[in-house]
Amino acid sequence: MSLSVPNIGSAVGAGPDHAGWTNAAPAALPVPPVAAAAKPSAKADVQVWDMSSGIEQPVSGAMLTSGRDKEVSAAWKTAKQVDSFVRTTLGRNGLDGKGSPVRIVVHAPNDDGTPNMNNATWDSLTQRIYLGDGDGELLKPLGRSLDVMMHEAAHAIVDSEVTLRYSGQQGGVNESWADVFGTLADPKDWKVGEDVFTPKVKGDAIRDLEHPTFSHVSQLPQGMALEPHDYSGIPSLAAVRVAETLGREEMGRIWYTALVDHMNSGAGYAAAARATLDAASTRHGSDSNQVTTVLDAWKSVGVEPRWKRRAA
Ligand SMILES: [Ca+2]
Ligand SMILES: [Ca+2]
Ligand SMILES: [Zn+2]
Repeated sequence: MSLSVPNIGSAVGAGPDHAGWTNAAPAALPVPPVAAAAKPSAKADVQVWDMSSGIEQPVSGAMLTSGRDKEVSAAWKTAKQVDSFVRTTLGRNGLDGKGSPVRIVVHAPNDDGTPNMNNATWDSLTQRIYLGDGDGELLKPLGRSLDVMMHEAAHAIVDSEVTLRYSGQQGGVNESWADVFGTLADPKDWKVGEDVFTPKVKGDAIRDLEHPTFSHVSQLPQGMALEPHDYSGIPSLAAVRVAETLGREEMGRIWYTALVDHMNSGAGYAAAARATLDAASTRHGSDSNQVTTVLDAWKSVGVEPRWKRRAA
């Protein structure tokens, strides 16, 4: 999935592992004969390729630390922060939940081979995050932005948990979860890519979850298909409103638990909302204030999830 910065097109998009932000009962872990190698690593687990030659060349550890290529080193450092957020904060065993590292491709070109791509994308086929250098006007090199890279990494997480069509509300749910986890990894604001977007313009961003293009279902134009980044603002605003009451971290726990334990493939707004209500109910009880907060947030953006409280 691409970032879809304004005027830029977008691109493409099972088996969880819980220890951190979910509170699923600890299941009996299947222990394969080589269990030691499959355990989450406490160290950063990142792989880097350089595509400045047009093909993906693996970058050695010595090159990463040498700083000889500033963008490679900067992207590598960002990827280590992404990896740390996933393994430590989310308590997830790599992006796919099965130990996969954060794989990034720096200096990624445009589809036609020209350099300075104004985009970052997750490619579900290669399982790598492609980071353009930007043209310096619209974007700076995308490997410098933690919330951008976490956005793409979150697509990897979403892909490994559910199958969502990359259009309509499902595409919006996918993009929203990516933006929410991007801003959870870089929690100083609700903006995505503010550190790399339009270097000459202060205060703007690729997206602002507090101020989406469409902030209520009733505002969505009828009879025309929007692209996923236009549908993502509604669930993202619900997440922001939950965080305003429960705090970012608790919203993150609910949203992550919803994704890994409760969301089904094909989830649109209402199904995604029900997954968050199920997650809040699991964590706090069906009659809890937290459930009420989540329900009110979805209603405030025009999503009526038809979810029933039940005995805990
Ligand atoms: Ca930000
Ligand atoms: Ca700017
Ligand atoms: Zn995306």
